[in-house]
Formats: sequence, structure tokens, C-alpha cells
Amino acid sequence: MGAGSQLPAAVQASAPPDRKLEAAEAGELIQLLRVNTPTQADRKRLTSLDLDLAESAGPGFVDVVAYGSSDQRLLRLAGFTWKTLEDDLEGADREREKADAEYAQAVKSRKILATLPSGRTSYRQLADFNSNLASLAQQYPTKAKLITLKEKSLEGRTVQGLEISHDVATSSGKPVFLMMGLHHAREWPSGELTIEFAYDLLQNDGTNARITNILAKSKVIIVPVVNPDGFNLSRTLGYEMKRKNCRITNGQLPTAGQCAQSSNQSRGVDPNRNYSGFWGGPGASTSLTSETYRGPGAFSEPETRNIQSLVSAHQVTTLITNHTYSNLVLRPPGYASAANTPDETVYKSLGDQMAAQNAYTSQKSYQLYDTTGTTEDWSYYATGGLGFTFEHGASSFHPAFSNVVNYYFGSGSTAGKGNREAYLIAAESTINPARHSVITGSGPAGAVLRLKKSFTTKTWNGTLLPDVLETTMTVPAGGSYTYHANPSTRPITIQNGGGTESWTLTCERPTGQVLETRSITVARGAGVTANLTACAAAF
Ligand code: 0X9
Ligand code: ZN
Repeated sequence: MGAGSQLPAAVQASAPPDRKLEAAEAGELIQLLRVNTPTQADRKRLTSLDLDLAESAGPGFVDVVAYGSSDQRLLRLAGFTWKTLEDDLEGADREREKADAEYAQAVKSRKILATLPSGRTSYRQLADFNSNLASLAQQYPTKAKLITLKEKSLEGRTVQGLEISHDVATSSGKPVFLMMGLHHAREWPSGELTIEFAYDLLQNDGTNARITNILAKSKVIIVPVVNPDGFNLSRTLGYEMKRKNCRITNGQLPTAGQCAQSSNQSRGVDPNRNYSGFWGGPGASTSLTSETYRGPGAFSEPETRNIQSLVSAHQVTTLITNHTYSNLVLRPPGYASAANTPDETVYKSLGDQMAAQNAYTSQKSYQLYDTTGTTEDWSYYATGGLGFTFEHGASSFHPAFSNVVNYYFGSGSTAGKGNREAYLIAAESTINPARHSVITGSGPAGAVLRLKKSFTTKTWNGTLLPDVLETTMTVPAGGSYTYHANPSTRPITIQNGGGTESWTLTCERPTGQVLETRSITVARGAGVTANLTACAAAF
């Protein structure tokens, strides 16, 4: 995006290609500034400066991560004023390390009793996430299954997650709740909250009635670290403010150590601008060194393709992508000129219900600033699953760890509730048939039912990209099935007045031989019956 045409020429000319690198070379500190933006137009103008913006909830301001004097000069020339929230973000991080050590000691000596479900007292490293996921799968073999996403990250790391449900190995037709963390590397609490929810579900299944019901009727999938390369770097001292992935040169894999080179600190693709929905539109940059770089094409990055494949292979009826910070529950649309989603009523009520528990502000994403190519820009409009961005915390990407405990269980007016309660509400919405579609009927036990839909997703400039949603379930013993699915017509089609769309349902032998094909048209909140008699006769 770069400096927009509405800026004075002096500002445009003064913007060097890589201000972050310039600041680092000059040994300048990274600061957190609260920039005054009294009007929506000011906000838009600030967005067009291509600075490192934080999502900020307050009226009349946007927080900016400023890399030294050149960023400040850019702001000043554009006529902005600000107050400094943090004059040395990396120094603040060293303070946080000290506070975390004290917190861990206080828990150990039982001066503080409340801890997270896992008992963690400090931020995980990448290896901790992966070993915790493996241990949970081992400890709860019938309920938790370790999954490895389709592609490795740019630096060759696996991306792992956990499927959690009763009889997790059974291909059951249950609706799916997907929770993710760490699209953005520096947003450490987003991964912690995601994995802690997994501990909570597994530890309390069978004793907590709500959790037992959730795991009986849905499958919860968690992916705590979507961007492992970025996160791994951000957990290394001196790289705490890393946000994006490790794409150093478009179309090329980074060489060993390249992502950590100080001259490459501005480079990378923003995973939350790389999804195909409206890709390349407002609120996303064309510059590889911008913190909101969209990438050379939609889904150019393995980290986002992983989530595309995961969502396409499951009936994800609810999705939460966790970020920090600003205490927000955000729903589409992501840019201001877009119409309300066709699901605004149900979307708002679910968002508001969750926000009542974590005491965040529930609103449409664009109400702070425009974005395109974000996770739900693709997932919601393509699948109909209700996706939300949660922005945790008041004023920091990764505050002292004790804050994460408060985020999870609530504090002050939300004590005992917090995001735990919000996540449970999301999971309960996942199993609520009024919020998705249900196909029921008879079929031969052991047959594979496949729901498939192929279409194209349009980017901002009109490029059409192929998408295939394809999920399966097995007809259980007894010969009647229930298939929970997203509505057959996509929200983007409803919004564009494009008529109805259908799922193709096939009934197959486990070998893949198709015995019956049906076209299923079903709306949100509706159910249809499909008795697969031809399949039963031939099976
Ligand atoms: O900019 C982002 O990707 C998200 N904020 S963050 O500070 N975690 O980077 C917010 C995306 C939400 N969408 C819009 N604000 N339109
Ligand atoms: Zn984020």
C-alpha cells in the first residue's frame, strides 16, 4: 500500500524503504505510541502510512509500534500527535521476564493458588507447545488425536494441532469448533489460551456437564501455533516484536539463519493478510517490508495454506482465531465499504454473548481499521462457518504471564468467567443446529458419506481462485446417520444475490466406489433428510 496519494509529497518522499532496518542500524529503541486519531478519516490516513499498527479499542486513538525516529518523523510530518505508552518495548520485555520468574516462584511456594489448567507459570517455547500436544494425545488416547498440518513452515517446521472429541478416531459427522493461536508471532498469549482450552476440556470431560456435552456432540480442533517460524524467533531475546512469517524473498525458501539476520527483520508475509477472501484490498500492503504485507498472491504461504486445507476438510461451524491485543471480539466484515454479512443478526448475538463473558467490546472488524485477506475473510465467506478474531489484553502483545491467567479465567468483574466461558459459549454454538445445517437419513452401516463443494473465491482485483470443501463421515452401526454441516449456499453468494448452491453428497464403499450421488440444498438452521436407499441396496 505504501504512502497513499492523500499524503503530502514531503511525507511520501521522506519514507525510506525500510525504516525499521534504518532504526535498528542506528541503535534506536522500539516504542509503543498511542497516536491521536479523532476521526475515521484520521485513522484511514494513519493506516495509509504503512506503520506497524496494533488493533486498539479506544475512541480516538490507534497504537503504533514505532521503530525509532524515522517512524516518528513520518507521523509528525503527516500531522499526527501521540503519547508514548512504552519508550523501550524490548527493555519492557526484560522486565516481564523478571516478573514472570517472580510469579512462578509465588505459585511454587503456594503464595498464589490459581493457575491455568496445565499449571504453566511462564510462556511456552515452541518445543513446549509440541511436547504438550503430544503428551495430551498420549494421556487421552480415545479423546485426543495429534494432527500434523499438510505443509511444513518455510523454515521446515511441522505445524501441529489436536482434535478433541469422544471417540476421536471415529469419523462421526459432528460439527467442528476450530481454535487457533499465533498467526502473529509476538502475540504469545494467543497460543497459551488456545492450548489451555485443550487441557481444560480433557481434564474436565466426564465431570463438567457442559464440557462432557461439548465433546459428545462436537469435535474441537486446536492449532496453538499457526506460524512456528515467526513464533520461534519472537521467543528469542532481541526478536520479541517479530510479527510475520519467515518469507525473506518472494517465491524462495529462506536459507538457514536468514530469518534471524538483523537486516531481514522487516521482511515477511503477514499471515493475516494472505488468505484469499478479498485478498489485496484495503488494509493490506504490497511491500515485503510492511508489517501488513499481503504476499505476492493469495495463499502464497504454507502457513495460511495449512489453515485453508484444515478448514476445507472439516465442517468448521465456529472458528476463533486468537490475537493480542485490545480486548475485542471481532466479526466480519473486515473493511468499511463492505455490506453487513448476511448473518449479521446471529453473528452479532453470538459475538455479544461471548463478549459479555470476557468483558471485551463486540464489534465488526472494520470499526477500527480496514483489513482484507484475514482468516475469516476467507473462512466465513467461503464456508459459512461463523469465524471471530479475539484480541486479548488491554495494552500489550505479551504482557507478564500472570495476565494470561486473568485472560483465561477472568478477573475483576469477569472473575470466574473470562475467555474460558467465551470459548465454552463458542463450543456450545458449534453444536447448536439452529446455527448450522443438518442432513439426516438412513444409509448402509460402514458406508462413507462425502460432502463436497467446488467453487472459486474472488480476490479484491477479481482473480478467481479454486476452493474445494470436502469432508467425510462413516454411517454408524444401525444404519442411520446425522451429518452436521455448514449451509450449502456460501454467504458471499447470498450477499451477491447469486441464488442457492448445493452440496454434492456421495455414498461410497470404503474403497471409494460411489454408489449414490445426491444434491443437497440446505440453509442455516435447517435440516434435510436424505435416505440413501440406492446405496443401501448396492452396498
Ligand atoms: O491486523 C490484524 O491482523 C489484527 N490485529 S493485530 O493487532 N492482532 O495484528 C486484526 C484483524 C481484524 N480485522 C480488522 N481490524 N479489520
Ligand atoms: Zn494479531
